[in-house]
Amino acid sequence: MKTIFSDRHKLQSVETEFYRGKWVEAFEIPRRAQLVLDAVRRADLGPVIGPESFDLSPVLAVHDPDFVRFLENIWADWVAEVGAIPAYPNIWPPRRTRMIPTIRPGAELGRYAVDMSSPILEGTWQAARSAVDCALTGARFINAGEPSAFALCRPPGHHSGRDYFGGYCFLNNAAIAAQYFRDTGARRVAVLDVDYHHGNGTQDIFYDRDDVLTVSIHGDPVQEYPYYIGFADETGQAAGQGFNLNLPLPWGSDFSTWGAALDRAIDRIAAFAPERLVVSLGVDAFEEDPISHFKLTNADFVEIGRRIGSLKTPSLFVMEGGYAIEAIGTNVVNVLTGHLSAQT
Ligand code: OKP
Ligand code: ZN
Repeated sequence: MKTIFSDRHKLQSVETEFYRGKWVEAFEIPRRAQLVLDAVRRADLGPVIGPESFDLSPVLAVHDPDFVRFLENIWADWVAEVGAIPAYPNIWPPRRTRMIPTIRPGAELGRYAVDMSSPILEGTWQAARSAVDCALTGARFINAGEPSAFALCRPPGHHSGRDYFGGYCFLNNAAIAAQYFRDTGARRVAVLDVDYHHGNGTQDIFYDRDDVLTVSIHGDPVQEYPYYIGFADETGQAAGQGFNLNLPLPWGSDFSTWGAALDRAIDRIAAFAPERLVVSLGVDAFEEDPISHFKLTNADFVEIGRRIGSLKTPSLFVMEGGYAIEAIGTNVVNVLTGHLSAQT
């Protein structure tokens, strides 16, 4: 299996994040991607390849053009007004506002950001673009006939919606790849999100569509980020009714519960019969993850890969979360080797 990786992910790097009123050591750090890469190499998974460069059209196929323009330009605007320090929102529009554009970067940050976990830095746009390029390059390998590929994306993407960012995410790599599959001939595409956190951005992007099925297994949003969204009764709207499946689980769930949810997810995906599958691959459901509360073991990740492989659908794995630094490489490689074992 080919891995697609870009060093540019390092351009998104902060030491601290704001959590419960305090600045704490950041969880989403460049070392995460490096450790996954090391594990991929150690496991001899296959070649590691740099991404091709894509223009913005695949990004604009899922994200709002004003939002994309904002992400591209906000650093320069912020530096001009505030200086070269990380850009954080500290104001948000209230409900029922008219959302009229402003000429102030701080106000525009609040318009598009849903939280304070995704600071804009000098290299954020380049890092986010490089992650998209990794996902799209992986999609091209699948289109060329590979049964699977691993886009080692960083920063992650699944919390980024049509016109918002947050949760360490900027551009929705998995959604952009899914749409790219549609635009290059796949009639039906499924996205399976196994990250501990609900894939709210991906749900948002495809919510009214029946050509892209979105499925997410995650911590119950009554007690877990991203809150507010990810409930079981969110099943899609308009043409998309019945094409979004949320499987929220309580804190403390282990693989007896999680695996049963995965089987439901896989049954739904099999019934949809997609021509391509995108897996939002977060490994923060791991029992030792410092910000998550499921109880999956190293071995459970092999089984996840194997069961996804039973779908026999060309599959693009797109890196999302996972913060247990010592185990992130093992857990990712376990999913991928599990998947490979089911391909033969
Ligand atoms: C991103 B991904 C922990 C608070 C949670 C945001 C979590 C984003 C998770 N310090 N902050 O889905 O792994
Ligand atoms: Zn997560």
